[in-house]
This record gives sequence, structure tokens and C-alpha cells, in this order.
Amino acid sequence: MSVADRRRVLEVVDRLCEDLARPLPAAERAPFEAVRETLHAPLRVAVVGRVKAGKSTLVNALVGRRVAPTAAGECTQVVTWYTYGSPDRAEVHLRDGSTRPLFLENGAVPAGLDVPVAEVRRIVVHLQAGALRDLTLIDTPGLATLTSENEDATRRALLGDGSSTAAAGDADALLFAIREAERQDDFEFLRDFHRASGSLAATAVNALCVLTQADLFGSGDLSGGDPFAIAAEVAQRIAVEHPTDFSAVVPVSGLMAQTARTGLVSESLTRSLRQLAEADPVLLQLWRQVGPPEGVSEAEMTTLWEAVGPYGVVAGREHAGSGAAALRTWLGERSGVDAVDDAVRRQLLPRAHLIKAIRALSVLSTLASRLPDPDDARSRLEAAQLDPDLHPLAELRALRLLSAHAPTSPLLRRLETVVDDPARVSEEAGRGDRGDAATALRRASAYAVGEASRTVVPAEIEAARVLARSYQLLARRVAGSRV
Ligand SMILES: Nc1nc2c(ncn2[C@@H]2O[C@H](COP(=O)(O)OP(=O)(O)OP(=O)(O)O)[C@@H](O)[C@H]2O)c(=O)[nH]1
Ligand SMILES: [Mg+2]
Repeated sequence: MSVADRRRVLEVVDRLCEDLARPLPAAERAPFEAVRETLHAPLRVAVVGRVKAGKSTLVNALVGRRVAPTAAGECTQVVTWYTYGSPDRAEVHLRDGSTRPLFLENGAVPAGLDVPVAEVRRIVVHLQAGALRDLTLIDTPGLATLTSENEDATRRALLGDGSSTAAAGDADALLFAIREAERQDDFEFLRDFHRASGSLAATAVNALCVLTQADLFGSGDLSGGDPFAIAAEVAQRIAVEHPTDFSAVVPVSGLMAQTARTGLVSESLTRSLRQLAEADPVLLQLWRQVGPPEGVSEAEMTTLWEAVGPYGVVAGREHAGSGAAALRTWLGERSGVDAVDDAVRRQLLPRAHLIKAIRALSVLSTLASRLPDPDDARSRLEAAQLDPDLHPLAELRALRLLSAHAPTSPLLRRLETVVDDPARVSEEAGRGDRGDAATALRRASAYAVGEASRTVVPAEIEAARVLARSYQLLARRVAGSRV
């Protein structure tokens, strides 16, 4: 999809926001203005999951800096946004609407705050980090805690607290962190989020699952088994069992990635690891009970353990022999974090405008009831859904339904191409015998209508109908651009 197409989607929704808010006095337009603001902001991706799932460690790895606190402390109980900005700085946004600066200690969010956590809406950290150019990462307090306060904070931030400005929360998309195995209440939260995401509800378009602490899988096995292979199997199973919840399930060791990407692989760390080359792996795993191997102090062992974890120590020794750079490369590659980046860059970012537009429409339909003429507002919202410029939203919805419910359908590839590269569809149509792209596209549309009647699978019927309209609209555009 071209930049111009993306811009058009956002403009249509933006204009709708403006039109709907017009009858309101200026003082009551804030929720609509908030929707407009989020439309044009970078995609907001929240990392969500149970307590100690490894969310903040993963955030550090993705940002490329050790900025999110990972020890216990007040700041792990506050929703924190990491967003692009210069100079590096942070501020605390309080629930009363005021803001105060927060001092970053050695470039990191401090563990403690000088205001009660309950008064804090969020911390916002501005960083000049390349990874944040296209997206804002939101670190959240763990779910399902003994004290339900953290959970409330996360729920409020993501699902909205019923107040006008936060009608459907702040996040556009989720990285859902699962450690070891999924649990029923993980999915309850996820479904609430999907519901708050409006018509994305039945789809996984805005949620990726990260199976965290992959280096610890199968930890009972001291025989040198590969934890990542076990994690990959679990990830595969979750993907198969929950196709409607996530668009991908990616195993990752946030710890190994954090160490690789934040400059923690020093020469001295590498040297300590090299010292362990000959040590028995079983005794290494048990070093706290039996003491550190010869030549390495307890302090060095602790540093190593905290930096790369037990698997990183045992399997990393071989790579430490080739120096710090080789060790860093191995840790990064083995951690699996590139696959997380990849999933974000391939599945979330190219569709950011659609995800944002769908969410905005959903918030607007909630806000419609507060307008002087709610029926008129609703009919305008319905009319907007038929706007050709917003047809990509229907395509995306159909695509997710199809990949969840009929993943082997021959329509899947076609719909994917239409969603991600409509220019190619027109170009290929133009390469037919008669070279008339518009005619070929109209024929494809008629054929898709036929396909809708040939299948009984609801997701396929929907996909065929949507495709028929996609080809029609492309034909119209091709014909228009020729004159
Ligand atoms: N071995 C290993 N340990 C990890 C990994 N990720 C996190 N940890 C450790 O697990 C503990 C919790 O990590 P955090 O990143 O703070 O987890 P969190 O989900 O942000 O925790 P809360 O914010 O308190 O819910 C820390 O001691 C981390 O060092 C990992 O991939 N592998
Ligand atoms: Mg945390």
C-alpha cells in the first residue's frame, strides 16, 4: 500500500472525527481531539503479561538500552511509555492532569518515585533510540498479581477506564508475554483487549505472542538439551491452538537479547566465561550450592548468571573463546529477538494505519452516544465504512478471519497481496493478453463473486466478497488513472 493510500485512510477518519465533534462546544471536544491525535502518532505497542514474565527485560532489548527497571520497585508498577524524542528525558503524568519531570538515573528509569503510585497515570520516557522511530513501546505492570492494583493500572491503561479520553485505552497493539505456558486468565484479558479494539475483536491482527525466557525451557534437564527447541515446540502449539488470538507466537530470551543489545558483553564478562571452558556443565548449573569453579570469583559468577542466565553460561562458553564480539553476536542471534523485531516490522507496522483507523472508528462509535444527534452520528459512521478509501479496513478484517478459520483457502494469498501490495495486483492484471488491467480486474471481481457462492465457509464467503470489491475499486482506479 502506498504512502498516499495510507494517508488517505487516516485522513478520512480524521475528517470524520472533526465533523462529528463540530456540533459540540469546544470544551467538550477533547475526546475527539484525543482520537485524532492518536491517529497520527506512532503505533503504540504495549508489552503485557503476568508478573515477572520478562516484559521490562524484553522492552530493554527492543529499545536497545537498559532503561526499564527490572528489579522489584515502584516503577515496575507504573505504566511506562518509551517514545522517540530528543534530548533523552522523562516525565511523570499524574491522574490529576499535571506533569512533573523525572530524573533518569544513569539513563534508566529509577526504581522509586516521589509520588504515590496510585496518583500516577503513566511515566513517559523520550529517547533518541532508532528502534522507537516508528513505534512507542508501553511497558505495563504484570497482570494477575496478588494485589490487584497493578492489574487495575494495566487494565485501565489498555482497556480504558470508561472516562471519555480513554474510551478504548491507549494501546494500538499488544506484545503478549507468556512465560512457560499460557493460562486461561491470560486469554480473558486478551479477549477484553480485542473487544476494546473494536471490529478487530474477532481477529489477531493487533496481537503478537512472545514466549518469554525461552532460555529457561526444560530447565530440569541438565544434560545439555536445547531450551530453545522446546520453546519453539510450545510456541508452535500455542499458535495452532490460538489462531484467532495471535498473528504469530515467537519464542525469545529477553535476557540474552538485552545483554547482547545494550552493551553488556564486556571483555571482562567474556574472559570470565572463557575461564569456565572446562567446567562440568552439571556443576556449573549447581554453582550456588557447590561454589564457583576455579579461577572465577563468586561475584564474577553472579554477574555472568544475571547477564546471560544458566543456558547462556553453559552454551556461551564456546563462543566466548572467539572474543566479546562473537559472544555478543551469538547471544543476539540465539535469543530469538530478531524474530520479534521481524514480526513487529512485518505484521504490525505496515498495517499501523489500518489498526489505528479501526480502533478510532470503534472509539468514535462509543462517543457517538454523547453527541447531540447520536443517530445522525451513527449513520455517518456507517456511511464512512462504505467509503472506498476505507475498504482496506474490510480487507484486513477479512484477511485475519480467513487466516484464522480457513488458513488453507486459496483466497488467502490473493487477499494478502491485495492488503499489502495492491499496486502489484494492478500491475499483474495489466500483463494479461489484452494488456487492459481494468478489464482484467473487473473479470477478477466477477470471478470472486462466483467464488463467494461456491463455498460454504463463512470466512471464505466474506473474503470472496471483500476481494470482489477490492478488484472493482482497483479497476476503477486503473481506468481513472489512464485518462
Ligand atoms: N533467564 C532469563 N531470565 C529472565 C529473562 N527475562 C527476564 N528474566 C528475569 O526475570 C526477572 C523479571 O524480569 P522483568 O523483565 O522485570 O519481568 P517483568 O515482567 O517486567 O516483571 P514485572 O514488571 O514485575 O511484572 C528478572 O530477574 C529478569 O532478569 C529471560 O529471557 N531469561
Ligand atoms: Mg516490569
